[in-house]
Amino acid sequence: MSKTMKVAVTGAAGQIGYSLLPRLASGEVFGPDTKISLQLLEITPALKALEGVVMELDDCAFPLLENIIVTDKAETAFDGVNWALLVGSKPRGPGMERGDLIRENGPIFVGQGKALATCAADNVRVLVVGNPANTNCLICMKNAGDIPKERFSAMTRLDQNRAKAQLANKAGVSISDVSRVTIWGNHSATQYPDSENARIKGKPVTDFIGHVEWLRGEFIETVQKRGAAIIAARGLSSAASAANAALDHVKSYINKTPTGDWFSAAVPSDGSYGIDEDLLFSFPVTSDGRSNYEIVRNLDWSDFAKEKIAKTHEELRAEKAVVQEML
Ligand code: NAX
Repeated sequence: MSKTMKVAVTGAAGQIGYSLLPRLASGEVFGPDTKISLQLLEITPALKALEGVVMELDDCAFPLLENIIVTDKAETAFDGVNWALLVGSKPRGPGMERGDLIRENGPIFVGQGKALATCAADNVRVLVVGNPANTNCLICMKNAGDIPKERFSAMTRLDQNRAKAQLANKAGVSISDVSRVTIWGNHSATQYPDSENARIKGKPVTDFIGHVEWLRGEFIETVQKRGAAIIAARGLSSAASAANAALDHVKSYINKTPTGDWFSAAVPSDGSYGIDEDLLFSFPVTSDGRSNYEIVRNLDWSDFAKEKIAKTHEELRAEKAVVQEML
């Protein structure tokens, strides 16, 4: 038992936190030889609820769980952390526009970026889950001083998983038969889930799903609006699947991507595919197995794809303009 992974989770008393923390503490992400220290951040009024979650974590008696810190101070939560999972943010209130939500949540990520810069470990990786995830991540990255921007990503893995499941169900194949699923752009209803570059059993998706109108219509809409469908059915937003996706995202960073496949993550654009530099844009990426990723280059976009991707690009530009003074 050689190392300890220090992992910060913000919004730890929330619904995603409740699904995420036991799985992180169980060792399923970092493996059986790595102890886990959880450093949990909440707003002051939620600390009591978080104490209850900590009692439950204690009662799981996880052998790998070395330490739990509970705090309402970002500097304490981020002290020496190797991974920071930024889940906490304010929910959209009644009548609130997306722009209002962006302005409301932005300051949280200004403060957390600054705190990460002063307190986190040299090798810190940051995943933003809290919405609007891409733009919150941009704010965090721009306020994080010397932390290299490649360390920041925002979560579109839930969208990727949703797309994969839709394709597998429609084709009547196993999830593991579906590869190369890309979500392009924003984690929002403008995202573009790309079936044209995806593969089923290594072959084009259209070899298995001949119904092109479904691929260009219902498939895309189902993935784009899945969050709203879950809220309509459950009365609450997705939590278990969101936590699962956050863990999948970290696993994909720390393990080498299988040859021929990739995963989706919103990472700072380096200008690839003509996307504005620094926008946190969901791309297909591969990992070297040491938490360093590369954007997959030279994929083809049909005219249909170009139009969809231009729309999500525009939305991210507009979101950036709303928070310009925080960057
Ligand atoms: P909850 O409202 O259950 O939990 C959020 C928690 O964050 C609350 O406990 C709250 O006290 C805390 N919080 C608020 N401000 C904070 C701050 N400044 N510092 C630390 N904690 C703070 O929401 P939950 O369902 O857990 O969702 C969390 C976030 O994930 C939301 O923004 C949600 O929209 C977003 N999602 C993002 C997804 C993605 O794919 N990127 C999918 C799932 C989810 O909708």
